[in-house]
Amino acid sequence: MRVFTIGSAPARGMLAALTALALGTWAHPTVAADAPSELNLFAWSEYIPTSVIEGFEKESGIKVNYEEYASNEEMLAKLVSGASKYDLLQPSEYTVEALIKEDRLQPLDKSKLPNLKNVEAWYTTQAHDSGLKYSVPYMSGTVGIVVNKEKVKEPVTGYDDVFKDAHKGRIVVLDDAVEIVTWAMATQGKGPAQVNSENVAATRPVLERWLPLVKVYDSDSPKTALLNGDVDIGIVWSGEGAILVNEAPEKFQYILPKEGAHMFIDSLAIPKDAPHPEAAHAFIDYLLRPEVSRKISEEFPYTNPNVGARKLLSDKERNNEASYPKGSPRLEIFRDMGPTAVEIDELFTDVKAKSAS
Ligand code: SPD
Repeated sequence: MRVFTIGSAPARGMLAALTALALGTWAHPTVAADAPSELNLFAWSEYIPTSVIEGFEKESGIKVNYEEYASNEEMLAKLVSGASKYDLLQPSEYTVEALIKEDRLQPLDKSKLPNLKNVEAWYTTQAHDSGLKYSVPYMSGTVGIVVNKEKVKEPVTGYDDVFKDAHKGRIVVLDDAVEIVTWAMATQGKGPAQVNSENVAATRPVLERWLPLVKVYDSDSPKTALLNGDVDIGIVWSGEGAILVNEAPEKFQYILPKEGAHMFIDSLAIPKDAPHPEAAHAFIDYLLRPEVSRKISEEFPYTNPNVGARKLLSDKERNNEASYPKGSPRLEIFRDMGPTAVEIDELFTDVKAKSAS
């Protein structure tokens, strides 16, 4: 049973309708009740160019309210709290899977997504949402090491080369519990498929050694500390690494850790209770236009899953190995971690707090 509480959007609508009936002021609406006039977008920070949002608003007349988050877990916590109703989310693959399992997403109406044909076939068969029933890939990428070659002279190939005593106070990492705990697991020979209570708990001594060495935690713009020279080495999203390599190829290098790197597929998905699903479909299809998707890559150079957009990239963009890795690196795609996700979060929060004091 759905319970509408006063203050929720449906309750407010019902109250207005009942009041209008009582006062005899009910008029036939001139705009269909579900005509989209706005879109409540809840998405990663530093990921959707303002020019793209403005282009959509201008063309569609739909106002986009863009609220940002910096981790899947932050997004989930807000979504589940029910404090706000969102029309469109941008979860990564393992979070798409969790949301599907919890019945929190609505199936996509593909008749409203003609540009879905532009998505590369490989992305349509991945286990978290095979057939793309609930989600559309937005960008994919990896998580890798960035080195300022002018400052770090010794070879860097894996996680333990980053977290060395010699690098104390010179390291930036993502502020992301799932990422950091799985890096630690990788150094113990365990991949993301082996996430369980025991293996997560076993990473505590690794985190206790690593985290006191970190100077900056930043999931929004980890490139900034490297560009400013505040730090010399870090572990960042590939799009951030690609920007650094573009800015100063002689200085920065992006390296995929030898233990295996996380490959993520950040996707677009519509919550079950989205107030404006029409607007959400319209925006997804707009983002899937090759010329629009190409614009996204220009500002945020992740791996673009849109075949049409990729054809429009320059050689320089296509040859940036942070965006488009060469060879056959070992890449791991996360799956839903179930209740262990909470244990990961608690462990990281605890060790991080103790490392700061
Ligand atoms: N600034 C956008 C960053 C997007 C990174 N998404 C990857 C999530 C993997 N946990």
